[in-house]
Amino acid sequence: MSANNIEVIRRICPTCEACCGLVMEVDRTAQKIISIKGDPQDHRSRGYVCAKSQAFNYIYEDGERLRHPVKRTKQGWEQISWTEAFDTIASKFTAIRDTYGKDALSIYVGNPLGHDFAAGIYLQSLMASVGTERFFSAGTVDQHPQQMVCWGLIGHEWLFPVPDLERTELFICMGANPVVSQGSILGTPNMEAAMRAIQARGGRCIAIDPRRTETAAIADQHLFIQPGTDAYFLMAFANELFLRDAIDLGHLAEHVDNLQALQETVSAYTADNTAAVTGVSASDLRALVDAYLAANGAALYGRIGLCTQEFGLAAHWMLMVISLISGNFDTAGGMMLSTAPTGDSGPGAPGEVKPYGRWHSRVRGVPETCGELPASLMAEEITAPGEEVHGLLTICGNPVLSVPRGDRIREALGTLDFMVALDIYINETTSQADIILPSTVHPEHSNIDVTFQNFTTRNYVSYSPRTFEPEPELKDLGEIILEISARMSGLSRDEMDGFIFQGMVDTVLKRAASAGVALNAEQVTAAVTGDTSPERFADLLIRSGPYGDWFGLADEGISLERLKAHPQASMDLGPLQSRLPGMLRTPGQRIDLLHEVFANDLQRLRAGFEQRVQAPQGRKPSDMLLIGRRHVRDMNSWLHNLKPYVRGKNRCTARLHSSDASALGLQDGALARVTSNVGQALVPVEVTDEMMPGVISIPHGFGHIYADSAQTNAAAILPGVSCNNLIDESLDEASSTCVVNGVPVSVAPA
Ligand SMILES: Nc1nc2c(c(=O)[nH]1)N[C@H]1C(S)=C(S)[C@@H](COP(=O)(O)OP(=O)(O)OC[C@H]3O[C@@H](n4cnc5c(=O)[nH]c(N)nc54)[C@H](O)[C@@H]3O)O[C@H]1N2
Ligand SMILES: Nc1nc2c(c(=O)[nH]1)N[C@H]1C(S)=C(S)[C@@H](COP(=O)(O)OP(=O)(O)OC[C@H]3O[C@@H](n4cnc5c(=O)[nH]c(N)nc54)[C@H](O)[C@@H]3O)O[C@H]1N2
Ligand code: SF4
Ligand SMILES: [Mo]
Repeated sequence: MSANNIEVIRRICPTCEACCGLVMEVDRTAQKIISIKGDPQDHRSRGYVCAKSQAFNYIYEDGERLRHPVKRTKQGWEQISWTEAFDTIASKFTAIRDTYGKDALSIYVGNPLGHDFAAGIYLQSLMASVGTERFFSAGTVDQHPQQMVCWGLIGHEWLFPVPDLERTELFICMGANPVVSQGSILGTPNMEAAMRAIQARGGRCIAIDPRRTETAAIADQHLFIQPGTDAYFLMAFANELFLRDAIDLGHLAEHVDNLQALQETVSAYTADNTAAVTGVSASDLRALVDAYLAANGAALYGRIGLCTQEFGLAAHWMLMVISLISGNFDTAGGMMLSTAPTGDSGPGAPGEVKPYGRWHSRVRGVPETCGELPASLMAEEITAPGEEVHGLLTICGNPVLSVPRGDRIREALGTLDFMVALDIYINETTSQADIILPSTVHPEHSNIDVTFQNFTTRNYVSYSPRTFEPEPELKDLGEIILEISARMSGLSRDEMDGFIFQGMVDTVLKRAASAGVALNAEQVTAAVTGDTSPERFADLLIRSGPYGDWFGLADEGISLERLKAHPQASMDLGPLQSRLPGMLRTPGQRIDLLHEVFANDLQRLRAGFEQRVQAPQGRKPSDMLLIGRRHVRDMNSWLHNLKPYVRGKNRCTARLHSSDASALGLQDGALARVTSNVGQALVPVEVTDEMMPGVISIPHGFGHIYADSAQTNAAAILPGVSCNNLIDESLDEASSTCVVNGVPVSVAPA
């Protein structure tokens, strides 16, 4: 390797939602990444990166990453050609569909797909080609309640409010730990710096969490809250706003319905009557409301701790409602909508159908939400008597570790006739497949942060070109999904790709018509650029998007070419903008504060409250509530084969408060036996007063204990236990979301 082979290039880190700018030294002749550092010139991250920035290279280099298609045989995994792989998949899946119907096929999609824009585009076509009602994703262990709330209130499932961190005077963070998770549905590199900047300009940060998290440690104040009770706390918060006559609908006043009905609903929950249930005293709640009202721009933000709990939908409903009725929604310093460069400038057509209850799971009749059934029902759906799933396709997912009842899911996978995994590793889930198709990893394909530009706290657009030529036996994930989708529709790959292109051009023409821009399909087709089909799709969307160049008609606008010529991987598109009422897509552009999606849940919410009020005072010391935890070197389950991310102290531990530890006779470092209604695990204990008494925290994504995985480092260095084997199929019934926080367990010395 000679120094003059070394090139300095810029990319966006593809590993989490922060999308930090990277500056890398690479040797293209040797196909080696020599160094990865934060890009000081990236306008968002300004040189910041976390430990996982190196994953871009570690994953690329990992010798156990799959580099060609394989099939399972009695003798072990055997390399096969792409032709054999695609032919087998098409014939097996179509035979299953012909024999048992489309719902005998199932799909599970995991989180990394969101980081690959090309795969995201082709997934839509795959879902249409397969058409199964048994569609699962990590979304039902994640943001589903937020999707339902955004649909119910503003008519968009995928347009989420984010805190306007650049201008807020008060940032309230509930059920999220962005200093460690690096922010989710809150795209900001370096959350610690963002919080310190709020404080430096005289603002405040407050964390509300059953654990005094790394985020809480930086905040000005932390309040413990009893897991699963945020909805009551927030209803009492909303009630305080009414009691103080502090309702301010601002620029949305002409659009809001059912304010009075909302007032009546929340009047049942007061600072005083919720205190014993939530663990937040009436005076703390009132002081928080004082601070919220005094701030000129307050951002009330909540994330996964509020989603994946018994009343996730109600909690996120209240969160958004409080912003809406206090003048903190769509205004500077409050909760705002990003303006994504590939997104729409206007609301788009109102959805004709409600995105819930269109079909139900076969075994327990759970309604779908946003086209999905809860992932924790995978096992029982696969084995549904007489209505079994026969064929499964997993894409970038590891449900055996990431979904409640993962152990049961793994068993159910063994009953399938045929399973295909699109994945880069042989792990706890994919080891059960008949065929695994690996794909190129980030240095080997280009990327645009199409998903995460929707959730950023400062608007931007990015482009990361392909760094190295892919290995000869690898294809891009998007291409693989396209091929399977085409074959399931009886089309060639090019035909299918052509239909998608036509669909995109139609979208462009619709956008042009509503923007009053004169364009025709020929002009669009002649002007579009891009090295691959997905790049051309992105160019179409960017050029007809809110900042687009309208294919040359708007001089100042952006295009993929312009983006490629930009010196950094990411281009600044300015601070968040007010987008309402223009973007409202609800019928008649109404904001119904008590939409049936929320109203239908009120009775269950009330029952949950009464049950908690009547709960006998003084619990048994062994009865605890389980919550999760993330560590900066994890990304769910999939970075554990990378030595630098697993060595050191065991972090798959159970944390609990010293008062609980001493009541149970547990010393720091001792093994605890944690038992739930569905499982049992032995977990080393960490005694720490960061935990709320009565609450125990175990991270997810561990349990690398199966001999058929091929992740030697994960198994040898940090196998851990899977907390998801302790978590049953309970749901937030209003949103069909898995409950993984606030799970009752019993704890004892092992
Ligand atoms: N108890 C509990 N459970 C949880 C959570 C929790 O907080 N508590 N969090 C939930 C959340 S938010 C999520 S998003 C889910 C995550 O759930 P999943 O997405 O199912 O789980 P991951 O472990 O992220 O699995 C990612 C898979 O993608 C593969 N992969 C990674 N990169 C690539 C790539 O570039 N190409 C391909 N083809 N494959 C790739 C990995 O090998 C791995 O198999 O877990 C959920 N589970
Ligand atoms: N390092 C790292 N970063 C990640 C991931 C990772 O696995 N590791 N995963 C990525 C993914 S897929 C996602 S979705 C995001 C998630 O991003 P975050 O939402 O920030 O994730 P967590 O760190 O799990 O924060 C959830 C918080 O909710 C708290 N909590 C639990 N139950 C309750 C409750 O009932 N009420 C309240 N108020 N709080 C509660 C927990 O104590 C925890 O602090 O992180 C992403 N970033
Ligand atoms: S914070 Fe996220 S995007 Fe930034 S370097 Fe770490 S993993 Fe990459
Ligand atoms: Mo997630």
